[in-house]
Amino acid sequence: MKLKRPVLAIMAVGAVTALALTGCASGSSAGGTSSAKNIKLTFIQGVAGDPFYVTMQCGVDAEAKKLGVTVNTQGPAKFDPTLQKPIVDSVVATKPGAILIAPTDTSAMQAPLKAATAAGVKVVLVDTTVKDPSFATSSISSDNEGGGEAAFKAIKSLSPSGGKVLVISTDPGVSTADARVEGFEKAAKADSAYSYLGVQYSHNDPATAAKLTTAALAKDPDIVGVFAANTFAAQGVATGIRQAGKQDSVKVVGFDAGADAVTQLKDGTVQALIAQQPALIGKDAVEQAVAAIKGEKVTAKIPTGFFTITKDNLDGEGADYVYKTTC
Ligand code: T6T
Repeated sequence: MKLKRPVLAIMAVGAVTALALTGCASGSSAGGTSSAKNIKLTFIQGVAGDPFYVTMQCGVDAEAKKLGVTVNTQGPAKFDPTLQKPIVDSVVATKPGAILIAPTDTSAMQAPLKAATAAGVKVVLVDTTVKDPSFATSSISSDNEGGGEAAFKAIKSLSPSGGKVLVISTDPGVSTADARVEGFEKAAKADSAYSYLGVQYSHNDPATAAKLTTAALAKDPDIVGVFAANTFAAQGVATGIRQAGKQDSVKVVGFDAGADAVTQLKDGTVQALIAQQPALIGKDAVEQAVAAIKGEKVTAKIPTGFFTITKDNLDGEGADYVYKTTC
């Protein structure tokens, strides 16, 4: 798993746009001491079992071990703020020094996370964010808008004569997926050879994504490309394309690079994967949390890169970006 910071990815790519801002953290740990062995962190995933967060946990655990701090990981059974909020509330009650969290909704997780900060627990946002993240110690995420644009460029290079393109996402209010859709939409609308059919939401459920895909293909059989904005959307889109018997005519670009996505790339139902660097996000998050607890300098915003994996680079550089199933 790649921990270096690529600025460019192949087949199009977004330069990292966000600026890293540095600032100084104040105060000591919640427990009143900042020696490494007393520092306790909790990592709250967007959803348990998702290869993206499993890989992020590998980065979190490795960095925690290196720095000599303790980290506990929890995740809701579904990517759902009604399941994630109670986890946050119960973790805050145990007063860790910091929470590293991927908020599952920009609005619903705003108040619980602000309350965590008010209770003296530092909050580091990983992957996703909330409407007003100003309370957070640090926010670390991929250039998701750039990734959406890269997905369009990948479809364009696979289907250069143009035509109808569709996006299948998770739910509105998931900051990362929303930014990917925005990046894709802007690029698609700026290219007159393509007709943007809009976005449909699969609620992070592959079966729903498959149904949406087959229904969209029944309505518009001349669709040339589908962008699936995360792991579970991509799983379902690939199934839908196979069920519709359209794998030869419809190009699919998926976000994320778990084992299932790699299988789909190999079997030809998906042609490109926009892989993130979850382990690097996790490593950076631990570093920032520990620095904040120790009252050292923190970086308010850390952008991480992405890489476009295709069949052609899967056995070369692309292999470094495939997500892990275990650490
Ligand atoms: O795409 C990732 C993550 O970046 C997103 O915020 C939610 O979905 C994933 O975890 C993949 O399933």
